[in-house]
Amino acid sequence: MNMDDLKLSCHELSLPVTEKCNPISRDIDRVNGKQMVQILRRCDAEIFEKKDHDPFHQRLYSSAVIQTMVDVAKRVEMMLRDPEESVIVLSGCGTSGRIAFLLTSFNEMMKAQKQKQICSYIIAGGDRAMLTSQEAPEDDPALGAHTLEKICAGKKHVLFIGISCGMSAPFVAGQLDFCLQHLDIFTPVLLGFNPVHMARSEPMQGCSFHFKDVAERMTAEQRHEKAFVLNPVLGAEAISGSSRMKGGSATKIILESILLAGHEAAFRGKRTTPECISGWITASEMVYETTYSHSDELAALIHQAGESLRMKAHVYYIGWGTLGIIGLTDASECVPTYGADFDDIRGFINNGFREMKNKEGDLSCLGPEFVIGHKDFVDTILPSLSQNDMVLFLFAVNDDLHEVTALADQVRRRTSNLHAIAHDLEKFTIPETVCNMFGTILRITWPFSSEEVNSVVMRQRWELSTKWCLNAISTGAHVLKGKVYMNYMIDLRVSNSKLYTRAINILQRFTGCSKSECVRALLRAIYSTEDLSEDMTSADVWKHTDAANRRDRVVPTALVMIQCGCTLTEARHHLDCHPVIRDAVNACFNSSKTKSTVD
Ligand code: F1P
Repeated sequence: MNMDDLKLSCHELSLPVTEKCNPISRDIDRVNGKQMVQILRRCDAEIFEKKDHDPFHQRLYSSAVIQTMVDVAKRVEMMLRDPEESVIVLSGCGTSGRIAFLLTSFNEMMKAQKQKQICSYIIAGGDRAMLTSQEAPEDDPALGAHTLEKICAGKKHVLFIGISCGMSAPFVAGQLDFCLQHLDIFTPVLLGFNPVHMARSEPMQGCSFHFKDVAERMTAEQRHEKAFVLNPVLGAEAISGSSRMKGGSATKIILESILLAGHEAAFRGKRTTPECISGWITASEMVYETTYSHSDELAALIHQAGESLRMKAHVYYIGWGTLGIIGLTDASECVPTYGADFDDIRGFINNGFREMKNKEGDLSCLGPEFVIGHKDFVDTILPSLSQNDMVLFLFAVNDDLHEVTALADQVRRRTSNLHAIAHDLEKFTIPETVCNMFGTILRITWPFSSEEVNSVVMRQRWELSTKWCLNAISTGAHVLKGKVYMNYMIDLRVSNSKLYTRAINILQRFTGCSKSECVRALLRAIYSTEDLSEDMTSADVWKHTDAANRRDRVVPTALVMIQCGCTLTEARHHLDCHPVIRDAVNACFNSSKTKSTVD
C-alpha cells in the first residue's frame, strides 16, 4: 500500500458507517441498468445481514437489537392501553421525517377498531418539508425541543421516537435532550444506523452538548429502561451518505414491526416476543427478495428514466393512496440529493392533499412544487407531455382501477412512454386489459390471502416494495445522467452542517489534501472569492451553509481548484466546459495526472 492509499483508508476508517463509501457500488457510475440493479440489490441485502458476517457491529437481527425492539413494542402496547393520556410521536428531518409521516398511517388500524388515534409526526421545517428540502431547521435543536413540547402539551405519557439515520440531526438531538430532562412523562427512543461512538460530536447551534453526548446519555438511561437506543448497522449506502435509501427503508421496517407488535399485544392479546419481532423483519426481507426478483423490469425502468433525464425531459410518478406518497417522497428527494430541478422527477397523488391527510392541509398555494393532484397533472402537464417524458403509474389491485384505466387512456393519447409498478394478489389479480395499457409493467403478485386485501400490513409491504423500486429508478437515472462520480454525489448542496462536513470529507477523499486546505477551498467557492476575509474564516458553520445554499456547484468548484491548482474563475470555466459533473471530475483528474507526469 502506498502512502496515498494509506491516507485514504485512514480517512475512510474515521467516517461513521452512514457516511462511508460502499465497496459494492464503487463502479456504479460505469455500469448499465441491469448491473446497477444487482449492485443496489447487494447493497440493500446488507440491511438483513446476520451478525456472523460482521463481528464488530450490531445488525438488525442481532439479539440485542431485537430485544430493544421488544422493549419499545411493550411501551407502544402501554400507550395503546391508555389512549386518553398518551401519545406516540415520531420525528425526524428530511427523509426521516417523511417516513415518520408515512408511519402515522398506523392510526388507520386504531380507527378501524374505533380506538383513539394516538400516533403523531414531526418533520423539521413543517409539512412543506415533505415535498421540498428545508434543511436549515434540521440544525436547530431548540426548535426541535419546542415543537415537541407543543405537540405533547397535557399528555401524561409520551413515547418519543427520534429518527436520525446518521445520528447527527441537531433538531432530533434537541428533542431527545428535552425528553431526557422529563423522564417522568417521556420515554425517548433514538433510531439511527451508527454505533454510538460514531454519533456526531460537532458543536450544535446555541448548545453546550452535541449529538454524541445525547446518545451516550440515552445509552446510560437504557440500563434503567428509561430510554432506548436502536442503532443496528446497515452498511454504507449505495450512494455515499444517501440515507434516504437503506436508512429510510430500515426506518420503515423497524418502526412498523414495533408498532404492529404493540398493536397485536394490545388488541389481540399476543405477547411480544423476540420471535415475533424477527418474524416481522423476515416478512420485510421477503418483500426485498420478491421486489428484486423483478430485476429485468426494474432495469428497463431505470434505463427509460435515465433516457428521459438525459434528454432533459421529465419523469412523472402518478400514484394512488400511500403509493402516491412514496412517489412524491422519492421525487422530492432528487432535488437536494442530485441538485435536480423540482420538475425533473415529479410525483402526483389522487385527490392531492386530501389523500395525504397531513396536519397542515392543502399547501398548493405555496408554489408549483406543492401542486400534486392527478387533476393538476391532467391540467398542467398532460397538454405539453412529449414522447421523451416518462410516465410511471404506481397502484395496487385495491385502488380504483377504473380511475387508473381512464387516466392511462388519457396519457396514452399523448405518449407511449407509459409504464407501471403494480401490486396484486394471487387470488385477486389486476385484469390483463389494465396491464396491457403499459409499456413495461413491473407487476408483483403477492402470495397473501384475499382477507388481507384491505389490511394496513399489506399496504405497508407494497409501500416498501415501491420505495425500493423508485429509489433504484431515480438513483439509477441520475447516475446514467452523469451526476455521480464513482459512488459519490459530488455536486451536493451544502445546506446544513451534516452536508458541510460531508463536503469536506469528499474533498479530502479525492484530493488527499489536509482538512484545512479543503476547508479553505470550500469557503473560497462558497463566498466566491480568492481572498477569504477573517470574518469569513471565523464565521460558524451555519453562516457558511446559509451562503452555500444560494450558490451552485460549490464542491465541484473547490475540487477543481485544489486538484488543478487553479483560480476560482478557471475552475468555473472548467466546469462550464463539462456540464456533466462526472466528465468534469474525470477531466480534472486526467489533466492533473498529465501535469504531474510532465512535472
Ligand atoms: C436527515 C436528512 C436526510 C437528507 C439529507 C440531509 O438525515 O434530512 O434525510 O437526505 O442527507 O439530512 P438523518 O438525520 O436521518 O441522518
